[in-house]
Amino acid sequence: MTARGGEATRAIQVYGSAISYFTGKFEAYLRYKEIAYQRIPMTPFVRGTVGRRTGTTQMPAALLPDGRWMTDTTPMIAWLESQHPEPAVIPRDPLQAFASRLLEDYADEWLWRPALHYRWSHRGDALLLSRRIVAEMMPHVPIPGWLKRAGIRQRQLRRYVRGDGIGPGTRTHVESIYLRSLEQLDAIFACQPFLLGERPTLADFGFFASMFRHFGLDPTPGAIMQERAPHVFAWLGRLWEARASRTQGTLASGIPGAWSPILREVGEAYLPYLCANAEAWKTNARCFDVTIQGTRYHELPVSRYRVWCLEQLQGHFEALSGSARTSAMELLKTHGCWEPLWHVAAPSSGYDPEGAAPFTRGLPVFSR
Ligand SMILES: N[C@@H](CCC(=O)N[C@@H](CS)C(=O)NCC(=O)O)C(=O)O
Repeated sequence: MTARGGEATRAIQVYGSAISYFTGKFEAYLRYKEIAYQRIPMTPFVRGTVGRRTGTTQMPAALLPDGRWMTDTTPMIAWLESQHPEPAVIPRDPLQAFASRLLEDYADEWLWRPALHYRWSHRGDALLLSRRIVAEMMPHVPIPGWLKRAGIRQRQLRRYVRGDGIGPGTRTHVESIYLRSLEQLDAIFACQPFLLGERPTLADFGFFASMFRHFGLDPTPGAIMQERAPHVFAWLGRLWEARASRTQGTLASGIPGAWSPILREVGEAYLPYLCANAEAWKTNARCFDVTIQGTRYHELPVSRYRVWCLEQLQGHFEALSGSARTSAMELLKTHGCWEPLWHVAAPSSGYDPEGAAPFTRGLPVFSR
């Protein structure tokens, strides 16, 4: 919800964009929790301040009413949950909480490549989106519009398409990640309103990042979604409209069987990628090659942030005890996630050793 007038002083200021993956995820969370916020476009005029305060200009960045700045939606949501505990989006059940964090991380990071591919490799989408970015974030920059738009398209193609391993040899696989996700999610939303039952939880917000502002709203993937996965399309509206005060309902017990195809994907594709990335990080490499589900990716950029992701996932498992730990191990083993979760012992990203996130200097995905 956007705060108005006098409320603005108590509202969180969210620096981001109306077309951004992670801004959409964060906004959906704030809207659901009914936490007042105001979205402010990340123009070049505010980038400097955001960069100085958070150490990065990634979106969203959030300024709290008490003057503190936050960056990175995963720790931002985790911290906000500690301040606004009811109703919890991180399930209280420790096994469900662990599996939800795994799905949030998978959705955040693994659907990023296909989301950027659909937006920037398809000419019509790229023309439209570069126009929207310029209108929202760069209207007063004194450069001709066509040049700003072309510059954005080239930057995104260089950094997130060609620079992230997308080319003739991988394109089909990258697209298959989206198409399979639609199938997996559609089967779930055909039977229940949210991923874990009758209320949204962390995994919903994780998938919402790519599914809303990219796949749902960009022309090419949006048409595919409407045609193939109408239940996913309906869930986008349902989650965007959901408010905690009027979303009563129960959660499933345990981990729904319908999550299995997604968990297998985590074990087959995402965790092996995280391991190859962490191994490359350990050897101080800048890029690495890896085969995922039979497709060879060349020269993927090493991501220190994703070394941290692997560390975090290992840490979440280590924090489990008793029957939740046994059940989580069983869940991971059944879905081929156990071995790749531990394949790289002590990934050692060196990022955020104090555990200060989201109040620490941010680490953009491909920065070292
Ligand atoms: N892990 C971060 C990722 C944030 C992120 O990568 N945001 C994108 C926009 S959706 C961004 O700001 N990219 C910066 C760029 O392309 O320069 C989060 O969850 O907030």
